[in-house]
Amino acid sequence: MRKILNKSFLLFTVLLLVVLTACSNNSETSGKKGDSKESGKAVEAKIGVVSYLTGPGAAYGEAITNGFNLAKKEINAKGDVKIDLVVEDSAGKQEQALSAAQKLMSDDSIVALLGPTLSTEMNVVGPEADLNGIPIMGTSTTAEGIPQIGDYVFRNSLPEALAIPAAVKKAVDKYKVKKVAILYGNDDVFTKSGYDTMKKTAEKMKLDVVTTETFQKGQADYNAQLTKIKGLQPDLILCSALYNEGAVIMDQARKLGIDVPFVGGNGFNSPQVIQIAGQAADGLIVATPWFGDKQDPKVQEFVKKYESEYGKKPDQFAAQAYDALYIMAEALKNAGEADRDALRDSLAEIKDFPGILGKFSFDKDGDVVMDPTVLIIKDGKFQIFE
Ligand code: 1QQ
Repeated sequence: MRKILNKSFLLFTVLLLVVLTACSNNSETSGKKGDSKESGKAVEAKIGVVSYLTGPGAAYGEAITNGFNLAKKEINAKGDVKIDLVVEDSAGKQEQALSAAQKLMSDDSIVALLGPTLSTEMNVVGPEADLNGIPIMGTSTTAEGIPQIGDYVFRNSLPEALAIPAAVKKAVDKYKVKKVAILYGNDDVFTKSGYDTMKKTAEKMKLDVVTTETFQKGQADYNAQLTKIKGLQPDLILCSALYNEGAVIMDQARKLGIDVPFVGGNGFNSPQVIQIAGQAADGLIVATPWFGDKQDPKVQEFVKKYESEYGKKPDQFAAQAYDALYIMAEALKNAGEADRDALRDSLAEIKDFPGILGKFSFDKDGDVVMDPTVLIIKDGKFQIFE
């Protein structure tokens, strides 16, 4: 009898343990992943933004933060995810971008970083974010190798390696180009990467590169380089520059009587080029995932909302930033919690996300796959280049 009693007691204890373990596992699951999904509660997330808001390239940062803020307003109104943005200015400088990012990532309540604006900045910020295990997504960083910095580093911007060959190919076909001159900024990660791609593309297409000229950020006079280029009579100029230098280069080139078309990379794809260079910007060819006049209801709705909010048309940088915050929100919703590691994994799994720039997926490195549209500035306006 005693034996039987002992046995039933043992059985009861084992059963109790099984039940208790199951319960505790359950509460752990609902306390972490899937919490908000199951309870219908919004995932609340604070995201740090590092943007180029003051200095000669401030129009990039302005468009980018406008894109983030518009997306934030819409996402928060929907209610699955509640996003709070903490914005820091990098002034387009490596050191300032790094200290801004360090400040943001040392705050444990910040789950991810968006930005910085320039590849030059991302080259120092990306490794630091990766080391700290905080997901970071560039929305405008287009140099080669950015997502390869580490597992926590992503971007949703069209890389130069995709943009430049698409634009060069169209220009070469259209104008029967044989001879090209290359002009690039040799003190910036993005302009140097653009140059590498231009050189490779020219070699691949068996174009004759008549000269390769360089310049530095903030340079005001390009007459020496342009006079040399003019004497060599290229059919096309490949120019890797940010808008500030790029626009001045085009202006001085036209004043010298150089009337051949230019191909530029992402840095040139800004309304600022037209603003600064005026008519001299005509003949600039760029490839972009963004075309504001596209007859797509989603694109037109965004353009309308952006214009009514900010009183101007969105550019590529605003559009990429807008999509980026939606991608973050989707990843947060899927993660079910504002946790850095869970968000990283969830970002990596984003597939065919329907944004205003088309269906978006990251490749295995956290880079993008996109088909760009080629545009040309004609009559002071970006138009489809056919
Ligand atoms: C980069 C860029 C610039 C044009 C961003 C403004 O593409 O630095 O990678």
